[in-house]
Amino acid sequence: MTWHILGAGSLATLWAARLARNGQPVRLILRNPARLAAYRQAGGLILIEDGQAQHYPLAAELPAEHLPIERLLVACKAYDAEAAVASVTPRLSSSAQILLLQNGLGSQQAVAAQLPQQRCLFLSSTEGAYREADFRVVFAGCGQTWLGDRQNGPAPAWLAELAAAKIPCCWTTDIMARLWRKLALNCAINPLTVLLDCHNGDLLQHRNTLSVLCAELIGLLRTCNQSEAAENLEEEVLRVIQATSGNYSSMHQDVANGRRTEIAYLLDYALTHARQLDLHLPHLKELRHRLGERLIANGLPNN
Ligand code: NAD
Ligand code: KPL
Repeated sequence: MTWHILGAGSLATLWAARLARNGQPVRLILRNPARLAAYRQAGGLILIEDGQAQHYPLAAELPAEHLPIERLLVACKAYDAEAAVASVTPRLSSSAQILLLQNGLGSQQAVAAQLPQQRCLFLSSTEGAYREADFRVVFAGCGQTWLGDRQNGPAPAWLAELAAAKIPCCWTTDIMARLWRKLALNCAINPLTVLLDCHNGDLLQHRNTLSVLCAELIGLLRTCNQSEAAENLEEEVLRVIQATSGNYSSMHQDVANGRRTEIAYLLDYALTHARQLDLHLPHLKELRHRLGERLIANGLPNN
């Protein structure tokens, strides 16, 4: 069955290249005629792994094609996911399965609410890739992708196709715990790296600040019935900082490159839940405020 991939950015390229070289049919969906023309001009996607560039001249199309979609990987940023899915909704068969690869939380539930007929799976990934240029992507870090279903349905049979394509995926019966955990890690690390303009590793000089933020995030996770996601959070934050010490966080990279961040799906999602639960998180609120000032000073959207 064909894998339709919505978006042709970093993770889209990483998935498309591995599926295609395993002989699985892949079609990219580009957002408008200009992007499709640019893609055709480029002659396909390029994925660079261990310094080796390989070319993938994959089929690509616009959202308004007629071919029905059975399996869709949504590989856009969280703030683009709803509109991107809406652009292909008329093509989704009633049995279509939608894989939502966004960071943070909020966009997945919004897309799932948009598609009450179809099965929406939520993904959480620690793989790393970045765009060196349009349609040219570097595989930057091995990782793992967790997939799950909020409705607790069975694991899909096509997981075997992902394994055959050497896409490291694991089915989980509690994807929300995975997503909340990743959200908490990103809330503790990413905004601070922007405010301090530093590599992840430099945050080790700010252990007290990290401790205070982790304590608030643990309180939030527990209040949201996500106690498992709260376990040893601070230890894991320190472990991730050490393991990625020479890297800039994704939010730091977004700001440095003048791109919109996914803050609405990270800190804003956390603070909205806290407000609804009457939970006071003064340090996270202050962090959000300072980040907002920085985004505005840099001419970027504060959401
Ligand atoms: P990206 O910016 O590299 O790619 C997103 C692509 O979506 C772009 O090519 C954009 O043109 C396209 N797009 C936007 N709207 C569209 C539309 N309406 N129709 C078709 N295409 C559309 O983003 P990415 O780095 O691949 O990240 C995707 C998601 O995965 C994000 O939520 C990110 O946080 C998450 N993530 C990324 C990484 C990583 O290493 N890159 C790791 C883990 C999670
Ligand atoms: O996921 C990350 C990111 O940069 O977005 C890590 C490595 C956890 C840092 O927050």
